Amino acid sequence: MKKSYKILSSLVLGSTLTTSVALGATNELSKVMKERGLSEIDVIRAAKTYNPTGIKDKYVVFSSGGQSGQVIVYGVPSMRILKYIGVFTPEPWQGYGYDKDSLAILRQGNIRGKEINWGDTHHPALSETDGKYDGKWLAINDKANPRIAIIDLGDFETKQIVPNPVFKSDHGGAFFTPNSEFIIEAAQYAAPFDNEYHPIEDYKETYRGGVTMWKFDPKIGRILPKDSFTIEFPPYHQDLSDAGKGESNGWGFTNSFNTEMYTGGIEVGMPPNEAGMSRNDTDFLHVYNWKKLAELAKNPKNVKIVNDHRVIPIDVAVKNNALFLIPEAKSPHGVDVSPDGRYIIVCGKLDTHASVYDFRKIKKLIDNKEYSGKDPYGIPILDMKKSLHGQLELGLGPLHNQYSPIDGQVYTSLYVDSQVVKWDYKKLKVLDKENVHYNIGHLAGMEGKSADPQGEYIIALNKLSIDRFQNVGPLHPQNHQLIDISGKTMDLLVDMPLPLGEPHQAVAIRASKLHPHVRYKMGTNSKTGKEHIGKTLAGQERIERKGNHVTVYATLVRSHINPERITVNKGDLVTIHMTNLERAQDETHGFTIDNYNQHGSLEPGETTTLEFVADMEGVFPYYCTEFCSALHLEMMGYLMVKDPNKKYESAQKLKMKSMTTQELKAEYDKTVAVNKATDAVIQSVVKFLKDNKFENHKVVADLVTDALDQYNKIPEQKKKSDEAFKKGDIEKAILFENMIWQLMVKTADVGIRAKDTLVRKIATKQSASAARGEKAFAEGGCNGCHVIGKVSSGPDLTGVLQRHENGVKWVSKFILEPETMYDDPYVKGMIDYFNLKMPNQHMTEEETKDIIEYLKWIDENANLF
Ligand code: CUK
Ligand code: CUA
Repeated sequence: MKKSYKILSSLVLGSTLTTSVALGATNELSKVMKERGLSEIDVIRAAKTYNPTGIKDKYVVFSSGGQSGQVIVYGVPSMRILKYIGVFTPEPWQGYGYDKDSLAILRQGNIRGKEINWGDTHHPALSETDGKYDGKWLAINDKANPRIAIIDLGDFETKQIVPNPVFKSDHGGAFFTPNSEFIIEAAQYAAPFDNEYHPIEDYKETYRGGVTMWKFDPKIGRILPKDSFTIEFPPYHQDLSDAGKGESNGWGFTNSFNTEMYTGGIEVGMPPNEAGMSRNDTDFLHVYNWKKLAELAKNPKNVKIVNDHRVIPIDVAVKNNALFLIPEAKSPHGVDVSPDGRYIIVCGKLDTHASVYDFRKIKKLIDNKEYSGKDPYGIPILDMKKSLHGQLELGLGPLHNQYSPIDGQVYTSLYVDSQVVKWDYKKLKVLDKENVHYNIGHLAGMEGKSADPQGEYIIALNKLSIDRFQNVGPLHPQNHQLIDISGKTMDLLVDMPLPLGEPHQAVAIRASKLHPHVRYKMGTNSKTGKEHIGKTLAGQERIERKGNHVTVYATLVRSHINPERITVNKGDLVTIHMTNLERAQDETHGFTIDNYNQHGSLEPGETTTLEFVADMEGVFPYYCTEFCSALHLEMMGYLMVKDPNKKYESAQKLKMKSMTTQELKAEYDKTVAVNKATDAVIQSVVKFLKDNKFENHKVVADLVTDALDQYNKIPEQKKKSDEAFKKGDIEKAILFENMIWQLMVKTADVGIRAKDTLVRKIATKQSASAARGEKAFAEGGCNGCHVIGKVSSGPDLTGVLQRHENGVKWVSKFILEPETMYDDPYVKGMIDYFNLKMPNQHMTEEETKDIIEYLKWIDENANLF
């Protein structure tokens, strides 16, 4: 233990074990390791995944949310969850499915008029340019109710849902073609393309599989259904798919199972599906020329129209040399095209092998029309052996693949063996295996399916977690395990429980490729990206009534909702357009009306609409659901619903004691004086900011803009106050003065943040020791009494080292053992003055040294505090 511990110390701290600082940290580290039972390797793994506060991840992962119908966003290597995106399922936090605009998106997913409020998301896909992720759009499929959704990575919101017009389930989607021209969606369980009943006995004749090629416009980020088409396939159950790239660009690959076309019937004494559907030794990989088929689809002669959608029949595809089959080991699962596009790896699932197909060989057979036969539907079959580069035995249950930046290397998940295997698909050699827990499905590499894989990490998406976490009942969370693949052998770093459905595929992208916006242009409908019809600016708030339709144009800004009372009749249709007038980063307001099942989330600049029938009489508070400011609880109002057929009598009789004019005047004067003093503080901050050229620092300038937003509202309130005062309504004048104070506090709040940020920007750089000292100062509670640059409940510490002879020694001693100095005349005087004794905060020698360094740094920058 001792020996290995020394190695660790030098690993963590460099070789300078001689300094007492290092020794202090080492002692602390060894204590923590002992207490928590951590080995040296554990600590190294922790260090590889730990992000100190404020430090961001290198990669962002988009994981399907399985039966949750959502998408999960998290960071790598920290494995911290960043967001759940509502896609096929309502998501209350974001108001998704609760406000009118997002409900319209969710309802695009209606199938044959039926509302569907969940999905089974499997495969998220990032949009591509030249086969590389461009960070613009994310598509994801719903297996249960065959649909594709599009998420805008500008704001991580779902913008479009497109139901498949002919499939009854899907699986092999979503996959972008290399320049995002199309999104591939392959069917799963064969079914009739039309919406009628067809007896199962007619399976081979009337049931069909296929691939829908969804035309995508990468500029606007939307699927264009009218320009999309489906390629009809035999009723084999199609499974995963991938788009060719590089030399296989223009081609698509979709595998399948149940080429036996078995239809089961346990209930009538037939062997179950699982037996009949895996009877043959091989199934078929579908190989199709989507580029050629897209051209063919433009001619009405080549398509039949089913449910208003273009379908290319099998015989048309065959006649035009655009559809082929190649045998593959039975019941395969993943099919993954290599970064250069030459190789296609198909995983066996029921076979222990992975098969590596060579597109060059496939292309040659196609060009030479060298077929080994035809399937019952007339589709030419290419010889398996002649198409293969080779096969390699990997282990039990190979499922999915992710590529490495190293030429020829690939990572494959082994479901039954619960392992990740690293192997060379060119030399057909296993290189390494890593155990995972348990039963891995997909695995996610960093851009591992793009033309530009990054390596570094693999995430194992495990189906079972069994004993890895606290038992939270029979339904366990999923487990994503992060594996370091940067070394010669793989190393499992950390587990992340994912308690939201069963993720299938996840895709990772370099965070540097994402550029989401911070706020919306004022009055934006985030779902369309255009100006919202209900956009309302300050001063335009109003309530309009047309018959029994009441339309409210409302605004939200810290800390009020305007209007604060909405009175309607029972039975009225109520439309509330709301605009969040904030421009400050992260100042979201939520809006709900109690008991009315309504919720909107308004990000800065966003406008959205709630719409409902006021079918219950009564008084319903509405309020902001985000703790947005110190006066968040006051951010409320009332929806009053009157029954027009009832007569209401006034109940007013409580007489409140009113204030005398003199008392009112006194309160008014006091409020005005407080405002004046507050303004003086603001002006001093403004002077500091200007003197130090805040405009040279964008972050600071942004904060100043936010602060001025608040401050510039003051003259209007002042005018109202003065008018009321002139009219003798002192009560009202006080209320407006109070409003001015609220605005000042908000200004000061942001202004001081701007000042602090500016100080950091222009101060001299802190040494490592001074930085630790600042932390110790804060964590030790010193800042409870000592505010730098100010006398508060303790003296200002600026210049403290100069105040005493031998200042460093004096201050160190005072920190370490203050009680021994209470009789020092200077200290005594201070104790009397502040009515407080400096307590012993039990700082260590090292911490004290660091704090002294921090105090030196303060003195260097004394002019800034
Ligand atoms: S599938 Cu679930 S483990 Cu839908 Cu891609 Cu393989
Ligand atoms: Cu806005 Cu709370």
